[in-house]
Amino acid sequence: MKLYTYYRSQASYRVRIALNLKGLKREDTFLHLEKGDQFAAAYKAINPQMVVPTLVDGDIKLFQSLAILEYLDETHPEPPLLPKDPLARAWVRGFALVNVADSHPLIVPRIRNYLTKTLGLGQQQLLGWIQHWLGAGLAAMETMLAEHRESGRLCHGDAVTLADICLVTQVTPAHTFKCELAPYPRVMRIYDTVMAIPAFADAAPARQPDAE
Ligand SMILES: N[C@@H](CCC(=O)N[C@@H](CS)C(=O)NCC(=O)O)C(=O)O
Repeated sequence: MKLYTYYRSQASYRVRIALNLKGLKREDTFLHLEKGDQFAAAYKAINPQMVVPTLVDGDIKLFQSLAILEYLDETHPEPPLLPKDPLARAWVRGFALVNVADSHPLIVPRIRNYLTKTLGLGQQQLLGWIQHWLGAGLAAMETMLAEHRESGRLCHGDAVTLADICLVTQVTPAHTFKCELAPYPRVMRIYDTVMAIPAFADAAPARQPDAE
């Protein structure tokens, strides 16, 4: 499988973790998002949205990290990334979407560039925007974990699910953008637990060959 990726991309990070958990090898093609590689015509022909990740499996191109994670889970069921029970699956997907659908899209490069270059926000205002939206997602996750009866060593029970992967990609940018993390002890306990798992640690931005 071929992965179009960028070391700091949280969406690519999710896919790297899932591939590692499933024991699947990948061939990386690196795009430098800060230098605008995603806008090259050759990449636009691969991914019309001009974002990473794109996963190429045979002659099929796959987009959107959560769809890719579910595809990997369906085609390589072990270890499962979703619980069996429909209610539990819905909870895990809902938790994951706090990051994937609501927090992360507000802080990606194209949004940051629009805020600064088109709307004229200063760097401090931009940082405030990022910290605000990451904090909102972290607060929601913390409350969800406190309320979820089946929350255990990890988000749902003791086995890794999509929820844990997306918790990591909420916390990683919160570190980068220096968010206050003390108010989220449940989130941080789970983050520390999963980052001790090699599949997670090896997928971390700093461990990627294109890391700067
Ligand atoms: N919802 C998409 C997000 C894709 C996305 O926005 N990726 C970012 C990197 S994490 C990107 O490529 N941004 C390029 C840009 O904003 O110009 C997913 O989960 O795959």
